[in-house]
Amino acid sequence: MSDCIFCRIAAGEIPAKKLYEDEHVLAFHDINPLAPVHFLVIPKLHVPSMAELGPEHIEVMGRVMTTAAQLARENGCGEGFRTIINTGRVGRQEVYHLHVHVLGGPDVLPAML
Ligand code: DGP
Repeated sequence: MSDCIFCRIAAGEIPAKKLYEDEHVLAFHDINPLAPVHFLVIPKLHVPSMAELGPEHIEVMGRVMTTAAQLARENGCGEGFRTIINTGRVGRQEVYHLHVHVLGGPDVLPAML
């Protein structure tokens, strides 16, 4: 998916502030942080959105979510954090490569759902 910005980040073609990377998962800081801690966790496999998930994605999404939890613990979110997955036009998704937002930090987060 050479036209997908997150695939290009995963391929090293576009720079990002990476927090974690393995064969299946990549985590990097959001370019427009909305909280003191704001990073994204993606499967390296191109899945456009959560709406396209199926049984074949159970393992990789388990890796995505456990990576999100581990990185939250390691980045000062011991007292809690928010995870957000925007899906589709109605869900205000901007980048069509499935990603989990992790938002946290010492201060109260901006009002969201
Ligand atoms: P959304 O698709 O609405 O869940 O939000 C996409 C997020 O991705 C948004 O918070 C900004 C972030 N983002 C978009 N392009 C880049 C990029 O090139 N690098 C990084 N690090 N983040 C990006």
